[in-house]
Amino acid sequence: MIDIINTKFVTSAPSIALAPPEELPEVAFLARSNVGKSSLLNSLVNHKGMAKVSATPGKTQLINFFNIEFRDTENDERYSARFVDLPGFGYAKVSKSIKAQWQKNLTQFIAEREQIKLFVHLIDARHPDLDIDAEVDAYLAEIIEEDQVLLHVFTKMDKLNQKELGVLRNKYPGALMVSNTKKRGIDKLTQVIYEILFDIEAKDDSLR
Ligand SMILES: Nc1nc2c(ncn2[C@@H]2O[C@H](COP(=O)(O)OP(=O)(O)OP(=O)(O)O)[C@@H](O)[C@H]2O)c(=O)[nH]1
Ligand SMILES: [Mg+2]
Repeated sequence: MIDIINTKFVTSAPSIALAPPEELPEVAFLARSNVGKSSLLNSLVNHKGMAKVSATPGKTQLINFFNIEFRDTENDERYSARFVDLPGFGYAKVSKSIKAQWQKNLTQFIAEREQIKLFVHLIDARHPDLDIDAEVDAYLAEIIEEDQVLLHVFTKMDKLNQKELGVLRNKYPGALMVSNTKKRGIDKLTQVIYEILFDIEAKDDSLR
């Protein structure tokens, strides 16, 4: 089994220009505001207060960097990586000019940060077909490089009943789903991220 240990906050930056040196393979978590990016980071590293969580959208306003280590529990081998918690997109309650600046910083970071090896695009399981998520996917398709991977993960699966979960699974076969409140799907996602970053095993294309 793969777990994550030795989590360490590195820094917060408003833009790529002020981001830390590109030392480690990075995983960028992106989603609409309030979908659960910060919560998922905390679930993955099993540390409640690492990334700040809030019921009010727009909590994460800077790009936050965390160094982590994957550990293979069978042989104790360690692999270093960095998780990047991005501000949510589509957050409406700030002034237009601030929003435009955020959006610019965010899109520039996503497009230009070469150390990002994996984009994890989180989508609220209750709202899988929003235009804004489709727009983000279209943007990612435009800028993604050959050595980068895009993974979709549905969050808040605890909010769906069995029937709704079945409908979602039928529509998106093999999709990864998590619940941060119920800690569901976290070990599986940890394993998948590790395999993608370090190219450990044959990758399962149905997951993407
Ligand atoms: N039921 C349920 N609630 C969740 C889950 N994940 C996050 N939440 C809640 O959703 C709200 C937003 O979570 P955050 O992790 O702060 O979301 P975020 O995407 O980081 O939001 P911003 O930083 O504003 O962009 C909080 O009230 C969380 O407790 C989940 O899997 N299930
Ligand atoms: Mg956040």
